[in-house]
Amino acid sequence: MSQMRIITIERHILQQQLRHPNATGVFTNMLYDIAMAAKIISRETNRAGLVDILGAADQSNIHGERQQKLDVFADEIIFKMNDHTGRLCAMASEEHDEILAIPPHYDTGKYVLLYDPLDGSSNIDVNVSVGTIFSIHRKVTTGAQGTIEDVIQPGYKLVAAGYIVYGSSTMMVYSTGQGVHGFTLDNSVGEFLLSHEDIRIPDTPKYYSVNHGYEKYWYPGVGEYVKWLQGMDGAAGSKAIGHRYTGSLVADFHRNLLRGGVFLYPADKRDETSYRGKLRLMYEAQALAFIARQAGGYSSDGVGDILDIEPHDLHQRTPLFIGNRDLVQKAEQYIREQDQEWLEKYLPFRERKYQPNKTS
Ligand code: AHM
Ligand code: MG
Repeated sequence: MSQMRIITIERHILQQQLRHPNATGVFTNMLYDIAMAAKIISRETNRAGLVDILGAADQSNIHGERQQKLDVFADEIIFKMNDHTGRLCAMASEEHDEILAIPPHYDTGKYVLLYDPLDGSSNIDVNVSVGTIFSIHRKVTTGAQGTIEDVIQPGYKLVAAGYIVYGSSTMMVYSTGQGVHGFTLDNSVGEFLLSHEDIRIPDTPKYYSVNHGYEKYWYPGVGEYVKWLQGMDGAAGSKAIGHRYTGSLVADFHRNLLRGGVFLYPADKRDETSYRGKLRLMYEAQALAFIARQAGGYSSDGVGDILDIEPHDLHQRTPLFIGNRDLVQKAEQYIREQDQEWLEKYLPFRERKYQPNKTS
């Protein structure tokens, strides 16, 4: 007999749970429900080119972006898989302006789920990888239903996070704070099987990922930092690394997690709000920051740790630098030394406090 061990995601989550003597199993089931939603979304993304599900839906999301039908589908599936389980007190989706309440006829629970149902959806039409990002916070308020306070918590309070990448195969990667584990979907048996145990970001980085199309809008420190990444400034230890960018955050992050490197979506001067960055703190950055830290990496908005940012808005945007710790810290250094103009604009935004009924 070979030494091969086949471990389903369900078994793996259960084994992790056994390490917590007080665990009730609630958490385990929650992750399993997300895995189930991922299987259904994977099925639909796989046949997106075949069925009449492609093309823009009638709605655009609250950021004014064109929503693809598959976004709407993924959004609904994740909500429906989780609304009736009695484990959550609220949810929040990148596609909705307000938090999502648990329907009144269902029980509520101790956790909140935040998700970006289908990130990088502009890539669906051209058959490039897309992803789902999720994170879980513990309820902090009293009362049965969750409130906005339960949802907009800083990243350092996360209890779990993960993502699913719908790529050449579908993979789910998650962490409950005990390392990062990756599972590949075996379509023939319909199970996520453990394929990447205890993922650590490699010490030697292989790639940097950024949209070079916006280079002319970058603040000078970011530009110099990217030159450093390319090995152009001759700084000690700066050996040129390759550049890869798909425009799907999950795919770009996943590749760099497995191969080593840095992903950046910096603030820029494109328009009057782009000094805040593009990606969403609550739905994208926090979850990946949690994973990166668990894998030995680091993430920053260019000022400090993403996980330490106290959010002030459910749909708050953030610049993002994420990957190998030394590479991300180098970005912070360039920005600190050269991007005073940006820091003066950005720091008051970063320090803003959450105020009920106000958006940024
Ligand atoms: P989305 O949430 O509307 O899909 O946007 C997020 C995506 C990320 O996946 C990706 O990193 C980024 O937007 C790409 O943006 P750009 O096309 O400006 O490079
Ligand atoms: Mg997104």
